[in-house]
Amino acid sequence: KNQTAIITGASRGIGKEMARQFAEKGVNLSILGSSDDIHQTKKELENEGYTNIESFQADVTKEDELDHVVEATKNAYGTVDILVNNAGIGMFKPVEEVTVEEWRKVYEVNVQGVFLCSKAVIPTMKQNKFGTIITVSSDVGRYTIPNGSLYASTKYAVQGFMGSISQELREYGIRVGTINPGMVDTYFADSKQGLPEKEDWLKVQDIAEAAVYMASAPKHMMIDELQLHPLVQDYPR
Ligand code: NJP
Repeated sequence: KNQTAIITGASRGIGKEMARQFAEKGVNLSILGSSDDIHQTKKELENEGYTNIESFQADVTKEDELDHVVEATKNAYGTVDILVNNAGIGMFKPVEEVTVEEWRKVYEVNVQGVFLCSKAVIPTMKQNKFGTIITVSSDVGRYTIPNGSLYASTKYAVQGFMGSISQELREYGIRVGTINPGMVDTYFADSKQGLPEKEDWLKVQDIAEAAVYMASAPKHMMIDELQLHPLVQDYPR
């Protein structure tokens, strides 16, 4: 039977390519984004010939919207097997320039979003005694960078959250893993995808392949973490 995945932040960037690659593997999809661009992504993928895609304009910080996505996904496909927590926002500036509103917003999306999306699918996965939860964290969830006090600290929080739920959920047959990418060519942090100066960066395809690898590993195998970075980027080890 084909598996069913919910992918957050699939309007563009990494999440959109993940949707394409999961669809290519025959996975039923619910894709979500906070803007109505998400419906455009569904149309694009359908124009490429992919089927079984539901799109939802939903915000990962809003519990009621996520509950609706999970219910609608179960009505459409019967269950949820895979959650990819991909939605996230980047903001890099000297610590004293970060406003409390920015702090709250980035924490809400990057940390609370991962919590709420995971919480929304876990009862179903526990019932099934099967599931995979993948979160796109960051290399800066493992080491710090200047101007990263806000962003890096959210990703450190994500590592702590994922580690804890991994230990909690293992006995229910639920696998939990994080992907820690280095620099990826996307729209991240107000950038544009495809800029010539990012030619040597990781591509969305690289990260999507990592997610497919994690989700399609045999049932007895757990991939805790994949750390990927472009050859042109080095970091402390
Ligand atoms: O970024 P971008 P990426 N609720 O901006 C959605 C991590 N990462 O693909 O809401 C629901 O192209 C937004 O859609 P919309 C990063 O931290 C990246 O690079 O409709 N969705 C869009 O589809 C993040 O966790 C790099 O505007 C929400 C998507 O999120 C993940 O990779 C390095 C939302 C963002 O697409 C994907 O980011 C690294 C909300 N509240 C980690 N807010 C990198 N690119 O270099 C936003 O280490 N979205």
